[in-house]
Amino acid sequence: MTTTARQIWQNMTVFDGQTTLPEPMTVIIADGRIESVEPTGQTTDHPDGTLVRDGGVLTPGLIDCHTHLVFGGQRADEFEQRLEGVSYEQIARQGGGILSTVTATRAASEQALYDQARPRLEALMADGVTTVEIKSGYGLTTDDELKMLRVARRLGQDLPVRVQTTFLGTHALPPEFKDRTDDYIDLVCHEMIPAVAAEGLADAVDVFCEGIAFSVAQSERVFQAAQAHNLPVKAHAEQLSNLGGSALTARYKGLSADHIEWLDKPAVKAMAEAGTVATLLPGAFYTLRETRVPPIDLLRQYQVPMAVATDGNPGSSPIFQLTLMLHMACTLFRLTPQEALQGVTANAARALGLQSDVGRIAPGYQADLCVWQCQSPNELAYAVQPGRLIHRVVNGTVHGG
Ligand code: DI6
Ligand code: FE
Repeated sequence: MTTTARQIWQNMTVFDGQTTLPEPMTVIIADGRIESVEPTGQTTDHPDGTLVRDGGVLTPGLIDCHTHLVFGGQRADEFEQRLEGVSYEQIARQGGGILSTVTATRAASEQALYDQARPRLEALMADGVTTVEIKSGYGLTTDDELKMLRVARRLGQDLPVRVQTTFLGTHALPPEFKDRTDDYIDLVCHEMIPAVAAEGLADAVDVFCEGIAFSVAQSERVFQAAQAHNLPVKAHAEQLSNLGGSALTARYKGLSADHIEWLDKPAVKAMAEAGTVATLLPGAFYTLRETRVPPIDLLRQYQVPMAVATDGNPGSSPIFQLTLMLHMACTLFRLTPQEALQGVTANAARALGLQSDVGRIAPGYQADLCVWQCQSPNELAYAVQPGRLIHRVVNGTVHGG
């Protein structure tokens, strides 16, 4: 680990968050921020500084904008059931799925949850992640939701990675509220969100708007409570059916609508107008063997920014490798490699409301960067090959190498 006052990275092949720049660049970092980005040949004055590297592929630090990496237990048995043909929805309706993780998460101490989550986060970091979003949603009581969010915050304090936390109290209906969904929504709105806001434990509020979870009307009540506490909103929406959760999210100027396999054209337009990001989760699509692909052409046509994330969770996407999602977004959803790279950098930053601070290699941005062992940035999406990360830079501090 090294820190220097001013660092010079020259002759770098740069993907800047939007595009791969056509010529070798010199990137200068000072005080944890990017000071300048200029073609190496045209760099006229040579400011004082340490030459950190000469040559290589440079991208913004990767951003995983949708994960559930804090949870208790695991669901390998359910994985086997699904291989035998039982559907994810059937398992959920039988009280398994998310609820089995809720039982394990409630039983786990804060320290146990931390110990289980940390290696998952370290796996993401070893793959280039410098900013990660972590959701609650497996506690479903006020205390257990707060416990999960504290674990997420602690991970961000202990490890060199930026952690954004999201409160997802409306992930599933807890069993003790069976047939009393609206009473649970009352608890979320009147007790959980105020408690989370009072302790500053969440940066956003999410809902799972789906037939097996919460309706549009219930989701809207949660959004209203979130906004009353100045918390931005987002949703798991249009994953298994077209309920209208994404359009609702756009109406509340939400950060992102995630999954969106069943998204329709009016909702795409609404998201474009609202500036709501479309977060694609190819790991869940793959794991659940879904067949309906998100409407990528419509998203392109209306210029809705597309993010790509792992959705790392114990059920529908037990995958903690963001570069694999680059590959899957291309093979499964036909994104171009450049679109996929935008999805884990500039657009992922936008999905977290951090677009003026991270996700780009441009003057003024945080010096969160990755140097890769490959010849072009597109190779990160093309080849599934862990171990290519040479340096991970967070806030100007170089890790690895
Ligand atoms: N995110 C979720 O929250 C649920 N689906 C998804 O994409 C599933 C989480 C789980 O099965 O534990
Ligand atoms: Fe999710």
